[in-house]
Amino acid sequence: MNNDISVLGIKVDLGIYKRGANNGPDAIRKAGLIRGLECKGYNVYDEGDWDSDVELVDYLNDFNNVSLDIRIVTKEFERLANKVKNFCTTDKFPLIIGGDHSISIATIAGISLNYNNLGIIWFDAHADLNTPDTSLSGNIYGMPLAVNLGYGYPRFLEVGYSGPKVKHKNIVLVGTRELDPGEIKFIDNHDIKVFSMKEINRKGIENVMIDVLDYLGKKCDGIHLSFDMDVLDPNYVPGVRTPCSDGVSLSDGIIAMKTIRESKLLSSAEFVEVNPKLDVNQQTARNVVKLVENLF
Ligand code: Z70
Ligand code: MN
Ligand code: MN
Ligand code: MN
Repeated sequence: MNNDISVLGIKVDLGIYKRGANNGPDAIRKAGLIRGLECKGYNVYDEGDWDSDVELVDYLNDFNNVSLDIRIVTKEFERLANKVKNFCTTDKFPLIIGGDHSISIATIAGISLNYNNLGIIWFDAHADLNTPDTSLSGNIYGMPLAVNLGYGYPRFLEVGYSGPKVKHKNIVLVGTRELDPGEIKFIDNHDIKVFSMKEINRKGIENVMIDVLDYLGKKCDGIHLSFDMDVLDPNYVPGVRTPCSDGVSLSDGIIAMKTIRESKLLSSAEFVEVNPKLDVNQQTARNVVKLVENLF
């Protein structure tokens, strides 16, 4: 990687309850993201925030009547995927800040256009592998990884281009600890690597990350990090919508970032699910900055 990083905020929040992750980019910037990277000697190109043309959440209030709504959301994701595709075609390292995890439907569509064999490291307490058939909540932020693999609302599968954006064997989940029954089945039936919380506690985060990077590094021509802040223990992330107990410690998160940096394999990254409305003393936003400072 050269010394140039470009930053894009994405102000999308498809939550029906506990809204506010759309203002994540603002909070992460206020917590010192740009300055932190500049202090480390990087040239940072801040491309500002992408916003949706419509108030997307208004179209998602009725899960039982979601077909029309999905059409509108899809149109916005199309626009976003195109934006991200262009954002990724420079020599600068693309760093995205969300936004809720639904943005990955569009970001990974855009990013994947630049690779033949993109790998994904998905840090998350959840798997986000639900489809409309398996989801217990109906929430789209529980579905992005399934869409990336080619499962879900048919319209979503067309975002960026038709069909799957990544291969099952190029996905690694890290820190997983809260799966829905349908997601467990999905993982059992597909070739997806999972390093659950249990494994992190058993093997240690550094060993886990070495395995992750070895597994993907051998076969991928790019690796994208998708980091849902709820993978961290709730002690460190009061500002996430779905806190999940017994999570990754901040110091382990930092070790994970350092291990990724040392591998020199990472080609893009996104940090999502910071909700300033729920945050306490900017703790969650500040912890994004800490993680990012150790990733570079
Ligand atoms: C649950 C669902 C989820 C993020 C929570 C939760 C999914 N499996 N994803 N927070 N980022 O609603 O599908
Ligand atoms: Mn939200
Ligand atoms: Mn997630
Ligand atoms: Mn999550």
